[in-house]
Amino acid sequence: MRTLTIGAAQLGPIQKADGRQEVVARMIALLDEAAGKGCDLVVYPELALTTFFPRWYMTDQAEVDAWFEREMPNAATRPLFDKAAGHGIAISFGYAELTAEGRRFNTSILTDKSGSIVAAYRKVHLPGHAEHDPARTHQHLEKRYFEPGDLGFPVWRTLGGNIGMCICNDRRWPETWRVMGLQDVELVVLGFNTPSVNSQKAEEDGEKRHFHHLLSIQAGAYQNSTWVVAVAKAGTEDGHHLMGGTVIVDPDGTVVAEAQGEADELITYACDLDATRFGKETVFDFARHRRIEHYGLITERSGAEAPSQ
Ligand code: ING
Repeated sequence: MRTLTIGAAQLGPIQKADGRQEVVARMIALLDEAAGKGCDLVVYPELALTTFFPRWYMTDQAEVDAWFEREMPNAATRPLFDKAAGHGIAISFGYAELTAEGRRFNTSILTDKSGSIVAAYRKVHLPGHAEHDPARTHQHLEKRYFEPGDLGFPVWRTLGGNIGMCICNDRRWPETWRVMGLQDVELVVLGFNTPSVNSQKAEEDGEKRHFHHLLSIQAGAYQNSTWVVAVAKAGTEDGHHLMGGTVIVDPDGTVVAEAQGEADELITYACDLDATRFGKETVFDFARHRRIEHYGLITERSGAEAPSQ
């Protein structure tokens, strides 16, 4: 048994006016609760330090960059890293990264139990659009404010297992999961900020959005025989509602824990990483069953092309 007790630390809404210090205090409260439950790792949402600012159309770069972190840890987050190291708990959370070279990514990091950052991931699949779109009921400008990630989908040997990260929209793309599956991933941690309404399809209700969220994650877990911890930022931010749905999913694709509300909420589960091995050695023994000679289109073609005849 290689058991990791994991805390999924859902955050409720963060308003535009909420400072990073207030948010970090909320994250530390969840961390203290996780310590009381013997957690080895605590996972926080995508863009965990601020409101989901890509919903706002901005033209002034200084205004945009105020939502980004220039270094990590930094003054606002140092107390979180110190508290985690004090508890001996590894943490993972998402934030907007502005590099020294002036590049901007939707990033997540993972630390070890001493508070050192051992892994970083930059969101590859950026949903939404780059210019203001008046046809939408709300804007979703991740393509405006971030570059696509340039690190691929790495898997790291840490905390005694093979751990990978992705972010929000990445979960909807099977390639995300399979690239990590091909690196023998045993645990995928991801954060998400998912509007509960479709800005282009008003009739799509929250129930359908929740269904698609779970469908994507449960499929990814089952088809790659991996644990998945998916953590929401939820609730209403300046009038815009984000869905909940924080879950822990086992390597069979079964939801073993789910948050009940849309506020700050910790759910935990003792994840036996050895439980991933059976699937990887039988039904999803990739080496025995996959036929890569037939998969070329997946990396040769971006968009779909219908047959000519
Ligand atoms: N949010 C949403 C997500 O992928 C979205 C955007 C929702 C795209 C539903 C398509 C369908 O969960 C982020 N931040 O990616």
